[in-house]
Amino acid sequence: MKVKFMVLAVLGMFAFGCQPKEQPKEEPKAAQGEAEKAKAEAEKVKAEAEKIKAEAEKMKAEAEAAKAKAEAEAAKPAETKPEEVKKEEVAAPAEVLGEPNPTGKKVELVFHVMSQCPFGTQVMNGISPVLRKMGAWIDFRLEFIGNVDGDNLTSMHGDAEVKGDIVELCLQKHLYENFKYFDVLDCMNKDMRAIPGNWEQCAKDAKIADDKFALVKTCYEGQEGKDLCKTSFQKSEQVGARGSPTMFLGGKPYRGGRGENDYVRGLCDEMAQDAKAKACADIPPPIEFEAIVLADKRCTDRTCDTSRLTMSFQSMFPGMKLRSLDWEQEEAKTLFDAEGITFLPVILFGPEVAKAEGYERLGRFLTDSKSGKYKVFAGRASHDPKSEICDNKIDDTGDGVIDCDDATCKQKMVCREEVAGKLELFVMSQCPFGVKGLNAMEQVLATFGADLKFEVHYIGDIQDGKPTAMHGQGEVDENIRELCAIKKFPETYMKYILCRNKDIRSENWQACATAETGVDAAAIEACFKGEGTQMLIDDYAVAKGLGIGASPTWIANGRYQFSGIDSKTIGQNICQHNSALAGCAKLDTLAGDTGAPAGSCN
Ligand SMILES: [Ca+2]
Repeated sequence: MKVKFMVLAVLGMFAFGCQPKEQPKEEPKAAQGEAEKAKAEAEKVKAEAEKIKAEAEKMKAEAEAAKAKAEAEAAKPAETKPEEVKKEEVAAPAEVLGEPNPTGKKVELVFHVMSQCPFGTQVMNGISPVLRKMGAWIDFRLEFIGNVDGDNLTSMHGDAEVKGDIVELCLQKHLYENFKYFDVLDCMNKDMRAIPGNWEQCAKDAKIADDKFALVKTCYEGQEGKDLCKTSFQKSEQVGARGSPTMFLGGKPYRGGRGENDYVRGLCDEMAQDAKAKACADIPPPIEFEAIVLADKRCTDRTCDTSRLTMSFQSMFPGMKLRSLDWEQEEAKTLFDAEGITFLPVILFGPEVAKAEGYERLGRFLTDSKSGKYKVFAGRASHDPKSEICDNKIDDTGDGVIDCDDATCKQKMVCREEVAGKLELFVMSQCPFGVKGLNAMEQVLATFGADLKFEVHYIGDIQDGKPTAMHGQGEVDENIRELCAIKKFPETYMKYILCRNKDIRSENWQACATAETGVDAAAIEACFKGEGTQMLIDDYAVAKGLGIGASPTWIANGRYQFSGIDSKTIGQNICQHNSALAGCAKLDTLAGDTGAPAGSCN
């Protein structure tokens, strides 16, 4: 399940990161106010950059003061009890980590991450040896991605992640010199799930001095850490860093490879020709290998669009020689059959890919092709090029029926009937974003009343004939119970769901099957043990047929897909297609985007 989640996470954003927020380009429409908002954001970012610069200068001044103090201590005459001078601690600040930097100029590198995102720890692992090798040339900083709601801090991977973010920020602040904090982070990241609990042992293993340890501990446990975290979340928000990792090199977004040499290459490119670090001369050239994108342009579904995926691979592997083949070409058909491929699009990698830097991140997503000549990345591929294309007015399969008349097209969006006032919501019951989407429906349903034909569907997979879910068996069970509630108590099931959503991970679902919610626990139990599992299997097929994998996803009128988690966005999308509904006159009363984390589980 964990691997599955990783695959989905990777494919969800095509960029190897943890992504709580939808890509802006996937937003339903670019409102007119967006430009102004962007402008205001830019101003904010600029102001913030200045603040950050000032902070960096303050930090530098502090470091210099500490260094001067240490040097003064070290220079004290020998008669002041030499045996009591802790040599290492005194000498440390004067040391330069790795290659000295006579130019005094540094390249700025900022990573925005989440402490429990595997892709975030991966880039930390990638940069760590670089900091040791040429840290004096790098103005490096870690920032964290999360959500600020007043004094409440939340993050995609839960409360432990917020605590992890806090302790890592405290380590950065108090052990910044010579990137000493990376001694601790390297150790913590070896067991990401143990964050934040493993920081103390890791600090001990890294032989952090007692006074520094105390500073970090006080910071972590007190207001200082919370403040650092809040500021850091805000910085990430202001530069638009939503997915972990989002990286900026020399002030520009960095989308290059994530291996040691990739970073060195990127940093060296930012250094002036006459002032490069010596390390820049020793970067090995990237490994070259062949790659083929096998696609079908007749498929207009989003899952058939390979542009972002190939772009991301191209930046990961500068030595990749990519060519494209379309289904209409004979070579594509030949490869498709010879290599045992069933769905498009896929990317076929030549075997040398295994030697490329960064392969360890890709390898587990690849399978061997039938002939063994290629490594196949199938990703989210679900288009069968030999099946009927549902919207090209051609009988592709030669069975006498065209497009939507063909049985295989019935479930596709293009073949669905438009139904005025219908609103479908696709969720995973334990997905925090799905929970928010369902909660937002309380106001929407109150506003639109019976005019709205509302349906909830669930997202998951079938393995060995059994339903599975991204958030585990607890989610499967709750999906079933909610479906049972929907079926048995169509008038009041939302009360049950809203009650469950207050603590969706709780196993005590019975507490929400009460007279108050109008949902009877015995009836749910009977359905759960009886027809419930088959109901869920059938229900999963609806999302599958439509290619929907992100929780929450909405469809208005059976045809118009959109995303969002606040009542106003939902209402606006309903009214875009049903402007005559009485509720549309009350759109302004709906709660809008509160700055709560928008996004999806996918
Ligand atoms: Ca067709």
